[in-house]
Amino acid sequence: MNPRDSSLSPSPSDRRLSALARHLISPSEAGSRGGADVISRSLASSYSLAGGDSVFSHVSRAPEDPILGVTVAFNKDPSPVKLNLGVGAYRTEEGKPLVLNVVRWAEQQLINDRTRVKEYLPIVGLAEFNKLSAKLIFGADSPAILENRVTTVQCLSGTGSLRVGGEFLARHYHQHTIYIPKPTWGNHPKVFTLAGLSVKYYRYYDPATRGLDFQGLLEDLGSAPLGAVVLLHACAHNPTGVDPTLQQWEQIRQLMRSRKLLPFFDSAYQGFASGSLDADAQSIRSFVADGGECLVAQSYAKNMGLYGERVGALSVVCRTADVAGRVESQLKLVIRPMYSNPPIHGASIVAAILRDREMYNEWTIELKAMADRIISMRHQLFDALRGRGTPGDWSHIIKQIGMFTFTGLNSQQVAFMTKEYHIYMTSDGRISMAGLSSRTVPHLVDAIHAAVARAV
Ligand code: KET
Repeated sequence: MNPRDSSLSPSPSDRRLSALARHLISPSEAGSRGGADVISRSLASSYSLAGGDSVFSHVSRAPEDPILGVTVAFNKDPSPVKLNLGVGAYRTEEGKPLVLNVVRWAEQQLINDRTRVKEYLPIVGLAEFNKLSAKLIFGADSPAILENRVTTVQCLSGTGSLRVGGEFLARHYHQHTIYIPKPTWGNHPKVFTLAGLSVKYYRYYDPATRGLDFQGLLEDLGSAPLGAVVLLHACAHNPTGVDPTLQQWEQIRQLMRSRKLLPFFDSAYQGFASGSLDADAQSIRSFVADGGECLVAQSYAKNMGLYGERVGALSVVCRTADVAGRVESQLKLVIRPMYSNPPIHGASIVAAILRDREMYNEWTIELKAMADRIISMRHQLFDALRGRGTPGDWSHIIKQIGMFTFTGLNSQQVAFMTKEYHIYMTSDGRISMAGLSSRTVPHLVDAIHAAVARAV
């Protein structure tokens, strides 16, 4: 027996405690129960104290996530009128999550195919999914694809793709600063900081005009260090719903190329902005058409409604096929120790839909229907606020693009709407238009009207 084994022999502090116990027991107690008994109970309690006193007792409670925490709070609210406009997740007119028909169709096909097995995928995921994802985002006739100079790896949805891309850049790119728009999706700074990059902001949104601060954007990117990475929302900017026009994209492209800034596109909403998959990929395609390099993180969470399946892809467009091959070999070294290889089910659904013309067409119809319902909610909300005479210019509701409206409501007004009306949204005043329906518009309008009236 090892006398040093602390689980078997008392530690010096335990010995001190038992000596103290011996010293303190009164003669009567010692007489009635026996000194050894008391000492052993005292020792046991000191051991159990050590056991109850967790090695994690210093861990403080972290705040909930600013976006996903909204759903946590919503779920706790017993009110029958509660409304969750926090997370960007599509809901039907009936307020229910939607599984696309085409997804059910693909899943049925997968289930019926008895030859399918559950083997590990390769580190880079399902090859066919990767190929089809690149075609979807870059266009089937993209020169970069035809010249074999794109590498695409399946990742854990948009977030995982951003993280893998960030870690690759931190290891292999000469510039470790990434510029992200102000404001941006709340997870961006955390993802890139933890990937090992240093995060800086470029001006993007002008609260005064509720539009793009184009001048500020050009100035900030113009003074960014040569070669810095720049995160760009491919379309439907989150949270503002404000996108550059095609002309403005062209100016951004020219400026970035002239300063050798490396574009990293986040494409989480392809098809959701305009209802057209091609139109929403325009910004990316213009950067690929000039022959330059870029990274793209793609998510199928929203446009195929595959949120919980965690299916997405990271593409790196390179100058040559040879470089692309070497980049892929290094991406594998990032992925393998992180999660080894990605899950098979979601990627198989996507591949089934993208490979089959009939299914693909069905998908575009369902996607357009989702985008149209969101656009119609914008009009209904705008009309209702106007009809109600709510002070303020609400035209940004119909001008903004994608899943969200950046209302301009401040955090106190948001807190008031949550407390008094059980309407849940992020504290920056962003509402998910996809969470709204004709039935719930009047309730939201009541809340906004009251919140605005309070502040006036
Ligand atoms: N990029 C952007 C711009 C984005 O809005 C999201 C998700 C993601 C990436 C990541 O999505 P993924 O599910 O990893 O493919 N945004 C919504 C959900 C969330 O915050 O996770 C949201 O803003 O509500």
